[in-house]
Amino acid sequence: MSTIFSRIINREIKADIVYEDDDILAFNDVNPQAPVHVLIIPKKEIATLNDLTEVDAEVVGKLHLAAAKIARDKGFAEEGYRVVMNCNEKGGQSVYHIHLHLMGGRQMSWPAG
Ligand code: D5M
Repeated sequence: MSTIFSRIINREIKADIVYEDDDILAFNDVNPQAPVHVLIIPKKEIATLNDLTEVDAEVVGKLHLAAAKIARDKGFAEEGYRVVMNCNEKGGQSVYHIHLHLMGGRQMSWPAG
């Protein structure tokens, strides 16, 4: 089922895009939890981490490569940052199109809430 993220991919809704290639899109989170908070998504509709299959291995790798690239471009790769993917209700997922949260620019705490 399509989500608001498909509408961002299709340019039906505006987003503040920071990176794009053939397979993935990255844009600023509307509700940032850190000075930099970017969502990195595959263009393919995949609802949750549980729905990944072997054919998705490459695009999942690309999400992480993009996270590291954006962290470098934003200047906080060396000091550190957090990448997280929420899965389903207890994982705190609210949009059912997989996305990596890339957060940087402040000290992270652990365990995550
Ligand atoms: O994270 C879903 C995230 O998606 C949450 O941090 C808000 C963000 N969001 C929702 N709608 C938009 C739009 N239109 N632009 C940018 N960011 C958006 P989850 O892990 O599913 O809770």
